[in-house]
Amino acid sequence: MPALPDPSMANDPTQAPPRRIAHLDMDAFFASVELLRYPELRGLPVVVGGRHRWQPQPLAGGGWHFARLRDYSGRGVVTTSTYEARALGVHSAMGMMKAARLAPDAILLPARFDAYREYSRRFKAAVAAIAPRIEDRGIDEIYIDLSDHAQPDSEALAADIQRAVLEATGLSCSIGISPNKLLSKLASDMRKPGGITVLRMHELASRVWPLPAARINGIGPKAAARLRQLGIVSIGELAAAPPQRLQQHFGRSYAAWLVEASHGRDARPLITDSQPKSISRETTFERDLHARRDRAELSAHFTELCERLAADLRAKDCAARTIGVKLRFEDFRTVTRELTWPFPLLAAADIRRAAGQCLRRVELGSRLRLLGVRASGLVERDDAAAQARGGAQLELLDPPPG
Ligand code: DCP
Ligand code: MG
Repeated sequence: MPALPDPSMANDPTQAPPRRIAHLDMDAFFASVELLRYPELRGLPVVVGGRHRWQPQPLAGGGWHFARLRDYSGRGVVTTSTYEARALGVHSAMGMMKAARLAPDAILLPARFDAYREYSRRFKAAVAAIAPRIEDRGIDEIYIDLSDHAQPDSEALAADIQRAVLEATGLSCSIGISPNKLLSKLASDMRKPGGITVLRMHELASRVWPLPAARINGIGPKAAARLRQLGIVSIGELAAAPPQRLQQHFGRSYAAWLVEASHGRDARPLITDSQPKSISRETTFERDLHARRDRAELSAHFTELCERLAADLRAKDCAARTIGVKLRFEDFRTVTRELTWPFPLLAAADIRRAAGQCLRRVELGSRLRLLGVRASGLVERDDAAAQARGGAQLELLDPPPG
C-alpha cells in the first residue's frame, strides 16, 4: 500500500474563510413515509416498489391485507426498503424477483409519489425555519449553509434540526456537518439512521481516507472499477496516488478533481433557490455510446435531458440565455461547449436546438460515457416572457459566436 500523504496539506491558507455546511438525508425515506400510514408494519422488512396492483386491501374487520414479496411477479425493481429488509440483503435498484428470494416474507408496498412529495415539502420547510440557506438536492436530501448560524455548537444545531424534522413529519433523518458539500455528503451517511456526524478537516486521514473511493459523490461505478485496476480502493490510496498517473488514466480535469476530492477539498457554493446560477442535467450511459453507430440512442438521451432541463427551468420559473453541453469520452476526457443567445430560452425544443448547436462544435471521434446539458444566464420567467417569442425563431438564426 502506498504511503499516505500528510493531511495538514489539506488546509489551504489562501482559501476563503471556513464554512459550515450540513448535508441532511432522510432515512429510508419512501419506506418511512409508508410506515407512518401503516404503523403496524414497524420493525418488519418492507419493500417499496412495483405497481398499483400490490396496494394493500382493506379487511372487513378493519386492518389491511398486505402483499408479500413472494407473491410478486414481474420485472420491477426495488425503489427502497426498510433497514430490516436491507439486513436480509435487499437494496435499491435490485430486481424484485431477486429481492423476493432473499426476503420472501417482506411486505410489498407500491410507491405513492404524491405522499413523498408532500413529506419532502414539509421537512424542507421545517429546516428552513431554523436555517434558511438551503440547496435542494432532490426529494430526500438538502445541503444547508450553517456558516452564519448563531448556534456555534454544530452537534446541538444538528439535533435541533432533527427534532424539527421529526415534529413536522414524524420522520428521522441523518445529518453530516463539515466545511464543504463533498465531506458533508460522506458524513451524513456514516451513522444512518438518525445519525449526526461532524467531520473536521484534521480528521480527514482518520475518518475519510479509510472509506472506499466509490463513496465519493462523483466517482461512479466505472471510475471506481478503473481505480481498482490501478490498485486504488480507498480514498487515502487515491490521495496518495501520483497525480501524473491519474492524469494518464482519467484526463486532466477529472484527475485534478479526483486529487481535490481525495483531500476533502471542495469550494462549490450552495445553489439556493433564491439565486440559482445554473441548472444542469447529465447522464452516464450504461455502456459507452458512439456518436455515429449509436446515433438514435444518443439522440433519445439528448432529447430527454433537454426535456428534463426545461422542466427544471419551469419549476424554478426561469429561462436561460446560455445553453451548454458537457461530454465525457471513454478516456474520461471532458469537453464543454456553450453558447449565449440574444434572448432567454424556455421550451424543451428550443433548448434541444441550442444544445445541438453546441454539440456541432465538438469533435465526436470516440465513444461517450457521459452527456450533460446545462442552462445558465438565468432570468426570471416574467422578464423572459416578453422575449420568449424570440425562442421560436431559434432555427432561423445563426448560432451566436461561441
Ligand atoms: N430512490 C429511487 N431510486 C433509487 C434510489 C432511491 O427512487 N435508485 C428513492 C427512494 C428513496 C429516496 O429516493 O427512499 C431517497 O434515496 P436514498 O438513496 O436517500 O435512500 P433512502 O432514503 O431510502 O435510504 P437511506 O436511509 O439510505 O438514505
Ligand atoms: Mg435517504
